[in-house]
Parts: sequence; C-alpha cells; structure tokens
Amino acid sequence: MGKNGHAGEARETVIPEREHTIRLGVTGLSRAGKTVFITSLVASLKNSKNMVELVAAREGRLKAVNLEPHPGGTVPRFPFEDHLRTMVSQDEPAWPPGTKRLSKLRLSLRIQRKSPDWLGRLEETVYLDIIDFPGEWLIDLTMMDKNFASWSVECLERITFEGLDGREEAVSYLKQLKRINTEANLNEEDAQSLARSFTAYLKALKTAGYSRCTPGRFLQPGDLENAAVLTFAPLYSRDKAVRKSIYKEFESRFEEYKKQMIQSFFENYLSKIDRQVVLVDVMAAIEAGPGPFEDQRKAMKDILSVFQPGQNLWLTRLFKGQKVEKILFAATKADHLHHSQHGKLSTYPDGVLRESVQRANDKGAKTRVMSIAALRVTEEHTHTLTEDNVNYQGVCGWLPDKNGSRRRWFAYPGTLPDIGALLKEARKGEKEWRDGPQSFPKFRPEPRSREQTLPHIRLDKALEFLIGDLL
Ligand SMILES: Nc1nc2c(ncn2[C@@H]2O[C@H](COP(=O)(O)OP(=O)(O)OP(=O)(O)O)[C@@H](O)[C@H]2O)c(=O)[nH]1
Ligand SMILES: [Mg+2]
Repeated sequence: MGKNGHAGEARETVIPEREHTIRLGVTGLSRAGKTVFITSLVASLKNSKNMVELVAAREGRLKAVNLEPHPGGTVPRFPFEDHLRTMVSQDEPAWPPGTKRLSKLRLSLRIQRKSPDWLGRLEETVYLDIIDFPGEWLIDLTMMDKNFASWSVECLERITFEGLDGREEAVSYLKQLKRINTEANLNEEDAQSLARSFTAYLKALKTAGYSRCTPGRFLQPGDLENAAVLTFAPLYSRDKAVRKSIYKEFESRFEEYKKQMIQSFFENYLSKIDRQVVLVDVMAAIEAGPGPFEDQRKAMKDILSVFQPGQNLWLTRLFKGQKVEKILFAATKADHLHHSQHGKLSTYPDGVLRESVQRANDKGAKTRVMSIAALRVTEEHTHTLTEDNVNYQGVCGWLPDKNGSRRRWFAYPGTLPDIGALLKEARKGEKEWRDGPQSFPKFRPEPRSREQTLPHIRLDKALEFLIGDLL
C-alpha cells in the first residue's frame, strides 16, 4: 500500500499478529531453587539446542526469544544477565545470591505455528510473565487465616515446646517476654527489643532447616528494614491490655502486616497465575533431619491450600473463578544424585504433598510430579572398590577445598531412603533419622563459556508440560 493509501489502490489488510500471555508462577520456599530455575529457563530458551523435549524447540519453531520491558514498570526487572554472568563464567562461576526483593520478567517467544490459523497467520508471539521473590515471603500466606492471638499462641507453643532444643535464641525471647509488661503503655524501645529478639529466634529456626518461619519479611525485609509494620512479635494473651499497650499496638501492626505485605503480594502477583511450578528442595529437608522434614511438609501443605481456595473467604473472593490450569511439582537439584536414584526422588513431592496434588487434581488442574536440575553441575561416576568388588554409583563435581581453591570431588550419597518410612519417622517426632544423618555436598557450577548451552536434568520436560501446549 502507498504511504497515504491512495483511493483505487488495492489495500493490503494488516492482520495483527496473534499474541498470548502466560503467567507462570515459580513458587518455592527459601533456597528451593527458584532464581536458578528462572535464569536457566531463560538461558535455555534463548539457546535451546539441548531442550529436545520441548517440542517447539525440537521442531525449530522457536524463532526468537527476547526479554521485554515489563508493562507498568514500577517493579524491578529480574536481573537475568547478572545471574547468568554469576553462574556461567570461565573463572569463578558461583550460584546467584538469595533473593532480597521481588522482580519481574517478561519473555517474548516468537513461535512459528504448525499450520496457519483461520486468518492465515503462521507466526505468533507468546509472552511469558514470571516473578521472582524471596522464598521467605511465601510462608506468610499461612498467616492470612490467623489473628494476632491465634498466631501468637501457635508461635509461643512452638518456642516453648520445640524451642530448638532450648537454644539460646528461644530462651532469650521467653526471658524478654517475662521482663516486659506488655499490658502497659507502648514503649518503642521495648517493642524494638522484642522484635529483634524474636527475629534472632526466627533466624536460628531457619538456619536449623525449618520452613515455617513467620513473618517471613522479618528475615527478608526488602526495603522495609526497621519499619513499624515489621516491629512486632508474638505475645501471651492480655485481657487487661490498655488501648495504647504493646499488646494492642502489636495486634494492630500484625493486621497491618497482613494487609500491606501479604494480601497485596498475593493479590498483585500470586493470584494471577495460569500455570505453576512448585519447587521443593527435598534433599535439604532430609539433610536437616526429621523435625525440619516434617516442618517442610506442613509448610508446603499449608501454602498449597492457599492456591486452591474453597475453605477461605478472602481467597475465594480474590480468585473470582480463576483457576491454575497446570501445576508441576518438582524436586530440585536432582544432579546431587546418580540417575538410578531419580525415580525415587520424583516420588518425594508426591509422597510429601499427596493431599495437595490430589486436591489440585480434584479442582481440575493437570498435575505432574518430577525431579529436575535447572543447572546440572555434576557428572555421573562409578567408583569401584577393587578389594570388595563393589561399584559405587555417585556423582562428581566441583567443591572448594580447605584452602578455598576448587577441586573435583566424588560423592556417593548412598541410596535414597524410602519416603513412607521417612514420613513415619518424622511424624513420630524422632530427633534423628534411624539410619543416621544424610548429607549431600553442595557442588558449585563449573567454569564454562557463555556460548555453551547449559546442562540440565529434565528442564525441557518440565517446560513442555507447563507451556508446551501453547507453543
Ligand atoms: N546442584 C544444584 N544446585 C542447585 C540447583 N538449583 C539451585 N541449587 C542450589 O540451591 C541454592 C538456592 O537456589 P536459588 O535458586 O537461589 O533458590 P531460591 O528459591 O531462589 O532461594 P531464595 O531466593 O532464597 O528464595 C543455590 O545457591 C544452589 O546451591 C541445581 O539445579 N543444581
Ligand atoms: Mg531466589
């Protein structure tokens, strides 16, 4: 068509290209592997040679993949390039740092369709929207159903009875509670002191491998360090508390926290998801022992019930009939283990989250369970002890030695224990695993150039399940 579209000339109709947006929720507790998963996913889509299980990539229909500016740009962009540079380098590759604040990512995938649609269009752009956030925040969703009194009772029972085996931080918080009159008028110094001491307890809880550490923003405050909304702590119920007492003030800060932090996070980001991947670091929980293992199970169960509303009024209102279509439950870091153990690892999310998987199925969501490694940093190796004529099937990877330099190590984590037996032991409240402690070395990424494709385990299969039908 001429520039001004002169009368009499044939007009070429420009058919707008088809566009589609998928909101992919990458969910998981702190250290589950969300940031590595997202970084590796983007890098592997951009250079998709080893994504053979992703059908569109295998068939050469993934024409271009670009990072796009996010619409409504008030939220920071996911620092993909920084994370990739950290993970993939020739000299000192490392894992990306823990996430401190929320960031967003919009990826455009230019797809060639197998056949033209009814308007004759062969190409399509699919946008993939993803957010990354500190895993500590996720556990806060379980606070929404509680008021200050019930949350306090739960926390204090835990400090008193579990108390991390009487560890200093737990004892110290209980001592503070005895010292401070929480019915009297608020004194901000006392309030700060209580919140600090409770935060120290939460940090100790997290270091010991526990998952249910609420409020999560006390551990990862983002931009809100020392804000009043993050200055409260669980208190014994006080009927005689005066209007301006610490108790009343903490009660109102607790409600404010729910509204400003949790509800807005959920409403703005988590409730608008079409597809979801739930990442679980099962091995870290096994390594931490029966207490943290059971704690992780309870945490995941509570969190996942939030994504499947029904019992809860605020959620049912919020979702307004919207539904997550597909949920993938993935045990991460499968490269810690020889592939002969992967089948067993894949059963962990199923065993640990059976009720949640079942509930998601009942609600009509398609679910799948698998074990993956978003970035594979080990190679399989069989070590033979000639005198015993025994083969040990393990993995080799890079670890720092005593002097801080890197060396390649062989690890044989043994065979994974049976999930049912572990669940039983954990539910009984055993302090140690009957077969002794389990450990999995924390291998580091190995040096490689930016041009190389990233090795992974089943990342392509995971993506095919999550978004393959839309590509
Ligand atoms: N071997 C191996 N380790 C992994 C993999 N993915 C994650 N990790 C390990 O798990 C750690 C945590 O991964 P992240 O992706 O930062 O976890 P996250 O869920 O983003 O954690 P938060 O930001 O704290 O919520 C990394 O530092 C690695 O040590 C993987 O595919 N293989
Ligand atoms: Mg992260």
